[in-house]
Amino acid sequence: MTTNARAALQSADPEVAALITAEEERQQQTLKLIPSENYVSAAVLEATGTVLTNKYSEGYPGRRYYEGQQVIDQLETLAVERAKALFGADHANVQPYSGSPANLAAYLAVASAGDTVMGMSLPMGGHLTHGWKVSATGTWFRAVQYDVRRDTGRIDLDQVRELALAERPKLIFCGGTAIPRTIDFAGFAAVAQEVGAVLVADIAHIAGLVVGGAHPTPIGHADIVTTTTHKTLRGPRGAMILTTEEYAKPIDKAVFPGLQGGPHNHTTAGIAVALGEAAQPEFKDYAHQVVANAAVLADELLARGFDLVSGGTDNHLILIDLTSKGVAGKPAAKALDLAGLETNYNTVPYDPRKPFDPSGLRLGTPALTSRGMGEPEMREVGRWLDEVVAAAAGSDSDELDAVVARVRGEVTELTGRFPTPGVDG
Ligand code: DSN
Repeated sequence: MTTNARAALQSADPEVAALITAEEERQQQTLKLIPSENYVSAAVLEATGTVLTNKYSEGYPGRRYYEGQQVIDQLETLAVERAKALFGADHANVQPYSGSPANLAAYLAVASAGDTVMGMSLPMGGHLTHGWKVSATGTWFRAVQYDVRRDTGRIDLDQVRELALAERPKLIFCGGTAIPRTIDFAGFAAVAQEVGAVLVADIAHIAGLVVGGAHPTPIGHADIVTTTTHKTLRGPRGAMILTTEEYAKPIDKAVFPGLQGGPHNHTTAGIAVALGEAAQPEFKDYAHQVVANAAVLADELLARGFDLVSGGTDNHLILIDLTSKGVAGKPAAKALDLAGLETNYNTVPYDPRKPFDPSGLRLGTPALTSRGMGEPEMREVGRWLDEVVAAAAGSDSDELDAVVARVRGEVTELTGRFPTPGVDG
């Protein structure tokens, strides 16, 4: 936010201004290890907080239901063209409000209520909207779900194929929220083709890695690609859908008027800026560094006796099964948060515990990498994770308090050396 805009907020609503300042400080002074979070640049922040929020634009460029679209039409077209060029896609829709509505649009475009659909189950690493039972996608459709193998923690495409042949789904989702390994888009495409299903690749977590060349692309394999824009892609909270020519019209109709009203034009501006940033050569370095950092952190954790789902990581994400450490995910995540290490507790495949009190901890390196951290910092983070988890597993609360306080101090010293994008400039 510009100094003038901040001063105006401060004077109009000091209570909200103080909370925003407090959150800026919290983000500066902690290590953001949640794999779906990141820091946007000052440019993305500025574009998002603008008068574009004042405008209604139902429809698409050149076909709107409100007048006064002289600027908005240019802006949305710019975002669409940047998305198409960056991903190499035939068509892009930048209007979905976030990942879940983007995924719903894929269903609405190609399936009808009651149809059989297929996705990865949530506790195995999928997303709620891939057909999980508490989601609308699991109640309005007949959802069948694939798992990971118990022995490898990885997707078994033979199992996916068998299920698809038996169930003949209209649509197959690949991708998810807790998958530490490369997604075989070509393998999924072969299965989808064999059973006549539409393949949807949800690349929300890895979109930045894909455009940076650090993960294979789904373009050329998936019919429809959905993604949020605020994870590794480092844009504002929003989403996009990329399609082949064949699915362009059905997806556009599904987003508007099928599911949404007016697009959030301030978000579209932030997405356009983020796509411009992701097209720069430095973004490739960023994407590769995210993966290199995750590999170092995974190595450090393995050396310290942590049990990682699938044995490690190929991407930005690490999923730890804490069972062997004698502590559940939730108390570990809470102790780590007090120590300045922000993670999230998560189910692990075949988790015997409940989703709100699971066995796992999910971590990632996109945000720390945006602050310029590298191998030495990843090794320190691994040590802190080990020390706090060990203390959280013990029964001595004084000892836990002491470890948390010491690590908190060390984290503060580290974060002071690495500026926070968008906050420190
Ligand atoms: N909330 C996202 C994540 O953290 O992965 C998924 O919706």
